[in-house]
Amino acid sequence: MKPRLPSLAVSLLVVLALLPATVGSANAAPASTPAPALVPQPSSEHALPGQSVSLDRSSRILVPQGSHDAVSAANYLAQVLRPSTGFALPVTIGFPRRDDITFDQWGAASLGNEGYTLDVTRGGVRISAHASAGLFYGVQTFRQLLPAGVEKRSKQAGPWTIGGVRISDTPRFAWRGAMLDVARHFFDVGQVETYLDELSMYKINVLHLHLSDNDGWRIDINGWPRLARYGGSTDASRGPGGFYTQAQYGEIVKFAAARHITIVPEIDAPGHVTAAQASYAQLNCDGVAPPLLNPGYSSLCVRSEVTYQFLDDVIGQLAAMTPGKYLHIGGDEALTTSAADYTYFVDRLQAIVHAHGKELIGWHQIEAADLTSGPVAQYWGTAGSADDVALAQQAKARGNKIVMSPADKSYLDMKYDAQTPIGQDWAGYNSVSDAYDWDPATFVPGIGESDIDGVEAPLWTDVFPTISDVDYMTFPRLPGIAEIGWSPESTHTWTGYRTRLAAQAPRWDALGLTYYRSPEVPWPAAA
Ligand code: TNX
Repeated sequence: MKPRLPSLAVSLLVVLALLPATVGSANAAPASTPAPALVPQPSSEHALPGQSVSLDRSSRILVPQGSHDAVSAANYLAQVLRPSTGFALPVTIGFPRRDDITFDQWGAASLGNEGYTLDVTRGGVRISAHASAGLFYGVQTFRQLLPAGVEKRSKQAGPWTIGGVRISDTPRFAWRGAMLDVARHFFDVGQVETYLDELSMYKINVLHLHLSDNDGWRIDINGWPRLARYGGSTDASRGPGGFYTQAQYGEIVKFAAARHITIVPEIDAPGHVTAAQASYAQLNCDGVAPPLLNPGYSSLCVRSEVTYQFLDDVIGQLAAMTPGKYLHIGGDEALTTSAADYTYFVDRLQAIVHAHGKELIGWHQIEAADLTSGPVAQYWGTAGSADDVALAQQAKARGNKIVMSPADKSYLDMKYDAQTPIGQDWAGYNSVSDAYDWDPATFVPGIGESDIDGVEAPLWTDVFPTISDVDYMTFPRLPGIAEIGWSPESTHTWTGYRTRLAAQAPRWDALGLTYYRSPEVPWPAAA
């Protein structure tokens, strides 16, 4: 319970709250609060000892008049804070008081669209940015300044006190991605939305959805109804599968956009296509549809025009449903397609993607074809694999940017260690420190910071049927990839990171999130 103060004392505190920070420590902070443990680490963060803010039942969330972006960020924050604090937290216009959270859009343009400042001073909390994404990221950082109980969905005791701090933050890379394979095992709209919420806490801004593979086709395509209805009717565990209607896909896109996450849909081709070929005999060179879940490598019929009519329909519909610039065309493991056919195929597909007003991204093998300078190559090689490195250098030579997803660092389907009960190990084990302790700008010889758009952590689900498997493999590694994508390289130390990561666990506990308690991380005792 907060003691009631006599009104003279209240007036004095209000006056002090409005004075500059240099006035001294007459306004002593309540019980000392621990230094913030933020992931990703902001580019600049300074504690303001002796200052603090306590949210209470009179706190408000203030927005400037007429700012739609500030209202969205404010409403998002209110949704997080209201259930656990029990406070009304009205989103309104007004003169800031010391227990208010104030949004403004006067932030420095030099911090970019995703940059923001966050000040917790004796005058209150202020989140400032010049664009909508920055305000949203300010909210995500602010969440982590509050006690972990704020993440609970029922009323908690508080107090909701935050130590004084000045943060100025902007990301290192533009592309901070995660990938979810919904083809090997299907995850429904609600599960994908929960995953998006989890990703957004760490300022991830791309969710790449692997929508088709040998084991399943997961997006309804008009004119090709059997793709989803038959091709999506099972999964890698011979379960019932599933697919998204176009309306459901649109819902995911919208939900993601509200969290400043762009959906990048992938249709994998020319390989990884058994589900499509099982659905339509004309997609096979011999005109015979294989059974669903037919083992082995597959390839579309590269010299048949039906293949390109099919791809034009699929790409055209995906382009219309996807506001983002990029469509992912796969291009990996086309092991039954000849080199000449592969080049011919990727060239034709590139033209189709461009004709529908989009740019393509593909697994780095697409660099074997004749690309223009626009596409992006997603590097999934391991350290020192010469063929992969040569293709990355080819990407650079033709001006294609690279998204770094090295399998021996960022693959979330690899086991953590030999004891991990589920997962793969073809790229070795990816411990929590392996996933964090690498630099995308030095990983591939000859590929530097300016050649890279960013990083992405793929979660292949060949062997993961449930969403709690997905969470267990994602957490705690994904925050490390997110930090590599966001934070300046100068802040990168495993010893500092592991302590900040440990402080995330009570938040995951509060959210009911499944994660792996790696022995590498000094977790606080479980609540
Ligand atoms: C390789 S990585 C694949 C995927 C598998 C993954 C399993 C890539 C582009 N292709 O099809 O799911 O390994 O770890």
